[in-house]
Amino acid sequence: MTRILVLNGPNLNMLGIREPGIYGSESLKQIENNLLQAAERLGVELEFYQSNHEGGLLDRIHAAYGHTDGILINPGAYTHTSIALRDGIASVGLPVVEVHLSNIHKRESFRHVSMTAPVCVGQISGFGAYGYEMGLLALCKHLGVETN
Ligand code: CA2
Repeated sequence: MTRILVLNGPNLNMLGIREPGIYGSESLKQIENNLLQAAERLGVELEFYQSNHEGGLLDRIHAAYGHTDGILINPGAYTHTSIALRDGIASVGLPVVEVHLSNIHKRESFRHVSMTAPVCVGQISGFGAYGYEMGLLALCKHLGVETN
């Protein structure tokens, strides 16, 4: 069965608690439950990991090598700063889809640049929690999984 790792970066464990105007009111647990339902329909297996630490995310990306078919990632603020995550994604050579709840391109200028997007298959930004389902679907399509 196709295996997909869903990674979430710093502060995303706080979703649904504060700033619902920017990030929506769903918790990370709810987002993961929605993804599990979508995964069941698609017939793929998901694994979840959230960390507030760059090294933790990087270790998980490395551990996915040889065991996982693709990665769905919201790197949080590390999107804009982490050359280490970018190199880590490139080093494993797995297809990665980057997701953002908010539209990072219409926010502060420091959020306009993504270090990680250039080594990803693509980026989905601005569709709230639904963006994760869009990302999963896009990744499945990329992996040749039957999505209809
Ligand atoms: O829009 C996104 O998904 C972001 O990746 C979210 C990151 C932000 O640094 C990126 O620029 C865009 C921040 C996640 C912070 O999550 C919070 C959750 C609850 C309350 C406050 C922040």
